[in-house]
Amino acid sequence: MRRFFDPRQALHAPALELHNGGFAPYAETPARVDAILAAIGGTETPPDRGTAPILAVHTTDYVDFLQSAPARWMAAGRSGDAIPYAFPVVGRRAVPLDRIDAAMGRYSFDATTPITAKAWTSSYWSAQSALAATQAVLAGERAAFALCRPPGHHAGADYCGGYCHLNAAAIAAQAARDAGTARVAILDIDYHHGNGTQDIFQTRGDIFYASVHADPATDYPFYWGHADESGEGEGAGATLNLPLPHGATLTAFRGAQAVALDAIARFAPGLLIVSFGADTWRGDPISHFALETADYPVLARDIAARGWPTAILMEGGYAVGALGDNVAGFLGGF
Ligand code: SP5
Ligand code: ZN
Repeated sequence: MRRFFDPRQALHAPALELHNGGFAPYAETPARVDAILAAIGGTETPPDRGTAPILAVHTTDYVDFLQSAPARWMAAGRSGDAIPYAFPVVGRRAVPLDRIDAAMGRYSFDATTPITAKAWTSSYWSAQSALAATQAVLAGERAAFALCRPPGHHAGADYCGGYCHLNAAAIAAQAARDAGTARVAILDIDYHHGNGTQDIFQTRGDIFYASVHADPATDYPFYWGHADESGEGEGAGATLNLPLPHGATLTAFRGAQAVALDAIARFAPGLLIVSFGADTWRGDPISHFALETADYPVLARDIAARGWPTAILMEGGYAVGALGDNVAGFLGGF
């Protein structure tokens, strides 16, 4: 399977994140990249397709903000990573965003996603890796993998959050649409609900979003991913959420994934994009499912058996010591 990654994706390295009332080491560390690369072997660097495919998903003002925020933060005299702390209540009127702190809150939905000086560069190349894997599949590969770090599925059209700044899966899906694929399905099997991806395609009938994840009644991102969210307008019925309780093992996860795959089969996609997170592993430091390393090839084989051309994109997974085996197992199973 072809595998894509650009070394610039490892440059973004926040020091700390807000966690349980204090600051803790940032879980989404560049060491994740080293662990995955060591396990899967060599990767190809993606070509540069520029900002157009990014701007097909994200708003221009948000992209401008991501690029300029670190310099604005420094110009305000700050030393640490740029982190938001004040957020507009949903529906609040638009106000001037000249003050960097106002802009930070406007373009974020949580306070756990610093915008470092390299956040844009790393996220940009993460998106390019996703585009390269997708293009390879559209050109005839059975499947391809993009080591998308930083991850993407929590980022919306105009907001960051959940360690994500640009939504690589959404950018890849839209690029496939623009390249002529009529129907694209996204299967999200990260531990967390991919609120950004759902949000971006909420009203779209041409891109199906299905997710198996921890119940947002107990888990981040809380405000999305409940079972009754199924899409709106033209997108009614094109979103499927399958929340699971803490402690889920292979039996429960595999069953939910089969429900998602059956729904995707009815949609009959020309391309499948898998948002793959290994934070479903039993030892993940921020998650509460109980998958074993040996379960990942099983899940991957179930997906591969459906036969759709498939781009696999990395999302979360924070147990760095097991991450390589879990990712390599998934890719090997596929
Ligand atoms: C892509 C992805 O998996 N994002 C997950 C974002 C989860 N954020 C909320 C959990 C906060 C846990 N903080 C742990 C700090 C450990 N040092
Ligand atoms: Zn996750």
